[in-house]
Amino acid sequence: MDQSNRYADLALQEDTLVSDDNHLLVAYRLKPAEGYGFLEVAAHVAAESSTGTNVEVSTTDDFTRGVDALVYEIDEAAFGEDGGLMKIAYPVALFDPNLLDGHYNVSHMWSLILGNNQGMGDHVGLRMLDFYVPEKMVKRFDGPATDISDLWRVLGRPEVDGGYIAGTIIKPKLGLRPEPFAKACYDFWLGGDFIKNDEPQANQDFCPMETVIPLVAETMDRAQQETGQAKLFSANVTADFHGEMVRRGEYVLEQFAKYGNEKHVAFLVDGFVTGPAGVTTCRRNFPDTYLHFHRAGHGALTSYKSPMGMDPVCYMKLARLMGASGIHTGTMGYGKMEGHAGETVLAYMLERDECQGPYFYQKWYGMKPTTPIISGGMNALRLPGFFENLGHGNVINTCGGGSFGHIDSPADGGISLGQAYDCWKSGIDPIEYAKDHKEFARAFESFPHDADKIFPDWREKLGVHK
Ligand code: RUB
Repeated sequence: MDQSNRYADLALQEDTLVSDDNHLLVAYRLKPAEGYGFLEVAAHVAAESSTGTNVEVSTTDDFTRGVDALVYEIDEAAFGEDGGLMKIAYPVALFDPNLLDGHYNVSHMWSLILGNNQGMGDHVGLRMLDFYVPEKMVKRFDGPATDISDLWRVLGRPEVDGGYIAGTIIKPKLGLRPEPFAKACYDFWLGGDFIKNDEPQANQDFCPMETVIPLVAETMDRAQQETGQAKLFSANVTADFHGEMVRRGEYVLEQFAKYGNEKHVAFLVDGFVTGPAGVTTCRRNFPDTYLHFHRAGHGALTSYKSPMGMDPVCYMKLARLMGASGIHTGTMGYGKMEGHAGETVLAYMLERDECQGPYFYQKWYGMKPTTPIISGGMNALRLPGFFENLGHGNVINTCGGGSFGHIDSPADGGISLGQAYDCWKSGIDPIEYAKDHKEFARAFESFPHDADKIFPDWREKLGVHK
């Protein structure tokens, strides 16, 4: 059934929709299935995502029609074989404020704008490319409770432009028992700032939280005393049941508090698999603790290989609305995960108070920033190029292989990361910098494939001929 006479109004102007502050706007890439018209399917998406279904229903009244989502712009040829562009305006009245406090729910918003419409049979691709949240809604999402300035304060740095946080992920990702795990932490903290649990490190029988967490807390204290530097640990508190997540969080804080280090803890929530409920459970129960949004599994939703799902910039915006203090953004093509250098917008959308997205200019109205967490196949050699592309180094970066794969030690791996930042910041050529920075220099020998690719003449210039 073609519903475009009800669910499309191509005379609506985007500028007016924005200035009226009464609609949430979404840009999608749409590819209709064989035999269906573009506007017909676009209107079905608007119907299915708001007041309609595939047929007229007798219960619809005039009020209902007033909250229809409307297709307001189409460009059928925008993406060639991959489909066309369509934009839909969703009336704010469709969205769901909490009973408790009137704040909006990301899970509800998500279920409308990228919910049933994903399973419709009259398209072969529907992907969310960007969305715009009006001022009156932005101001009623939780947003982050803590941000990178809280971590910089703990590290004794300026709370503005406090710089690069050199981190790692304890590797191997599974299979270490409590003592070797704590030793791996110690070995990195002698050189770096921040350690995160890898996402599967939880409460396995071979490494129970109640054994490993006290050891890590003691290890942090020892590493801080020996180095004279503050250290940070991001503990995985992900769980299905909110009560279990809270129990884990409280337990972790209790253990670090024994050394006065409860502020040196972040909580890692695997927010793709738990969904917004997991993130918000952590955000609201632990408003003083930095919330580290890990996103294992997100590729099923965000991969550019898929005609479905959403572009990563949408996922970043959802994470900030939910209240993530930091989220993994990928490495913008510099690491091992999918991505490209043009993805700097992922970081800017998280950090800035206003930002031009791919289709919409989003203002955040003072919502705290979310830190870009850069991770996945990174090491000291890849970092100078990464910082150059991003234009700053105010990020958390976690290098698992890049630290534990350093030829000399995890501590040297950690030191090499800080040196990579220092090298980029001082504008010195990395090979020249390596000549008097041993740990950075040894990263060339640790990761020779990267070295050959990024600095083809490094062997000659550094006098390494193995
Ligand atoms: C990285 C790692 C992280 C990934 C997740 O390990 O295990 O879980 O960064 O990906 P390594 P993303 O440093 O050894 O590659 O950050 O893209 O979500």
